Amino acid sequence: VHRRDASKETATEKACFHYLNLTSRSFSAVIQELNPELLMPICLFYLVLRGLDTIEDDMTIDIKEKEPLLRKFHELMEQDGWTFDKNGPNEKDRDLLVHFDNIVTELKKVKKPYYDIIKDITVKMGNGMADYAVNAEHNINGVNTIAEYELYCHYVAGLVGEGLTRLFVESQLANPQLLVRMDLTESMGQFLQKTNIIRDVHEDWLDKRRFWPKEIWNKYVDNWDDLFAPANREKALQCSSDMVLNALKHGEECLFYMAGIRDQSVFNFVAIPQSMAIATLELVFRNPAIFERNVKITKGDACQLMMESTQNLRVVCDVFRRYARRIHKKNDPRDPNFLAISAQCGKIEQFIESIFPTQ
Ligand code: PS7
Ligand code: MN
Ligand code: MN
Ligand code: MN
Ligand code: MN
Ligand code: MN
Repeated sequence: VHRRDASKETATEKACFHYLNLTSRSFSAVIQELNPELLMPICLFYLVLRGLDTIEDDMTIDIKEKEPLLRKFHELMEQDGWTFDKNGPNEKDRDLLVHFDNIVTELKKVKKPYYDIIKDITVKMGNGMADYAVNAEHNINGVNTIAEYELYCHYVAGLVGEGLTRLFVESQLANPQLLVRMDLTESMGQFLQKTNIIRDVHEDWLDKRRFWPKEIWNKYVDNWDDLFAPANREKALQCSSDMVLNALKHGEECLFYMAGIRDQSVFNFVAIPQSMAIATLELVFRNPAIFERNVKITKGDACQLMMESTQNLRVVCDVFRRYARRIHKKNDPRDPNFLAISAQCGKIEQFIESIFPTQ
């Protein structure tokens, strides 16, 4: 395992790590322990996408201003000295954009093949985010079908996975076969983003943002706001079970993807967020608190998951099995998704049994 050497860093490199620490919850530590070949490229990739997401999330920016910012972000990130001086609501994330000139400077030093991947993904994500921001502005119903929901998750997370997998293969730290199984990469991103969208439902509702597809919630309530009325709590829980089931379907493909990672530092980097995600799915499953406030796994659980996800695939499979069993136990036979959830938990367990048979 590697450690960045701050004594050999330029002032702008140090600044980039400062903004990484300020803006990332779970990625900061693992990025800093990445193989030196990918350390700066992935740190900068993170900061560029975090900048884009900060603009997307800032509901105080008018859509007339937001849309072109998102679509042209790949040009702004190439302009020497570019910074964003608008006052956003989120102080930490605003800071990154206000000092973005540091990221612009360091991006110019990235090897061409890595830079091209970062730019390609930034173009695609910015345009995808803009499409959805415009749609949300003009259509209060927002995301309607499951296909629209999954396309949004593709733009904001599937594409991150695509860029990362291309970087891992380009640097010879992952099996090139992963490039011909982009469906596995897509599942890695979908699993993280869907979990984030289920967990953040209350926070997003307060912000008047809705990512849960109508095709799912309309089976349980007539209006989106009804999901948050205490009188409808059982219907809301059933709806959240439907969302958890939809996310849980990516479980096996995520484990399969991780089997293709060769480098230990890259394994840690991809496995930690996945373990946190399955633990978060278990936490939100049949948990009425998600409709009232922000929920988060405890520091203690996060710490244990961090240790377990920095060993090998077998230990990460143990984590997935443990949480699949907890979900199975919490499953309620009166929930219309009961049978399907039970079957999906069984599928994850069977998949693990097929790679690591217990005698
Ligand atoms: C480049 C390390 C490993 C194959 C900033 C990592 C929104 C869940 O929805 O702000 O605004 O609430 O809580 C990370 C696949 C992306 C997906 C993504 C860049 C894994 C901006 C992360 C992370 C692919 C777009 C949480 C998906 O942010 O979300 C690098 C393989 C950023 C990964 C968004 C979401 C991350 C996320 P929201 P958050
Ligand atoms: Mn965000
Ligand atoms: Mn966002
Ligand atoms: Mn958010
Ligand atoms: Mn969110
Ligand atoms: Mn968030």
